[in-house]
Amino acid sequence: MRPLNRFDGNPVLAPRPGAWDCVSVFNPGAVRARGRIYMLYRAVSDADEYVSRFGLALSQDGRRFERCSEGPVFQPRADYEVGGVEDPRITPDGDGFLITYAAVSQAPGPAYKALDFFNAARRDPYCPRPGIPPLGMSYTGLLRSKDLAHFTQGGLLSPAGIDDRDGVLFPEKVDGRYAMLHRPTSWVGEAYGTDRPGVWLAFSEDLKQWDYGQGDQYLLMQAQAPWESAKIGAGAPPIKTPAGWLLIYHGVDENYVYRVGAALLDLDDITRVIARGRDFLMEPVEDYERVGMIPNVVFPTAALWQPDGELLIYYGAADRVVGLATADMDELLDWLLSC
Ligand code: M1P
Repeated sequence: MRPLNRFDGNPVLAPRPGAWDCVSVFNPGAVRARGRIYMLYRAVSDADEYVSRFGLALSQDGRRFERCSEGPVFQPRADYEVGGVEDPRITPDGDGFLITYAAVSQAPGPAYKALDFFNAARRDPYCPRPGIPPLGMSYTGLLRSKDLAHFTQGGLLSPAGIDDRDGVLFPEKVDGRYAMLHRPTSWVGEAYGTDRPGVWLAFSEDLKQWDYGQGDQYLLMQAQAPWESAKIGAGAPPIKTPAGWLLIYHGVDENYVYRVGAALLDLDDITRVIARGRDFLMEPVEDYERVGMIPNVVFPTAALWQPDGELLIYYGAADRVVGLATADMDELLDWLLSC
């Protein structure tokens, strides 16, 4: 049995008709700080442009969230992100936070519109996905913040000029360097040791100059099971447990169904995967996970280990709402280690 349960009050965050976040709210970063859970969520106001911005919500219990402002707390500023800021992931950093996100180079709405993508999905969410729209490039960007309401920009963390999403920082330095997981889309082929986009490591002393490795040196994980056969990407920032670094990630199959998976990395050598679920942890089942802007998506972006041993996993559902799934950390680790 899979050790993950959906919260029965899902979705924990949904679009607000008439407000700036009226089309979709999804793929949030979350962090526990100052006795509360902060959620920095991705939101879309206008389906035609489909440019994403960030909103902020707060919770005492991780289940009921209240918005903190009437408008976005962050929106595109730099020329490399005029098409939107997407999928924030948060790691604590001293008395503040580091936020990685996908900086999108051109508004994706027109490409979706040309395929009538959103309408087709709404008419029949179970229909085959009408192709992949020709979206622009995305890069992993960095923000710094003390309060998750005000931000300074830290530039791009991706290798120059390539599409590279799902950038996620470890919450502490590894052997004195920052460590990042990322998913360079074009790093496939013999020279890279993988024929599908995978999860890679990169290291940096200062968050500016990065060591991306040579060839497949820092290829951490590649697609292996049928449920993740098209590509995989890091989900939440890894969590340090006695058994290893817990990585919650997403896998995409040949029919564009997005599922949640888990792996453990060696505490002494994060380039070593010591356990990986052969099976997925969660797949789209509920209507709110199957019907939305993009059908059949559960996309984890935050995982918080609560003091009582409960793991909270926040995920985007069908690119329209935010869901919560919970697990007992010990049970989840037992499941992973017995795979
Ligand atoms: O629509 C599902 C997801 O598709 C993309 O994820 P990935 O690049 O890993 O395939 C992203 O656009 C993500 O935001 C979105 O939720």
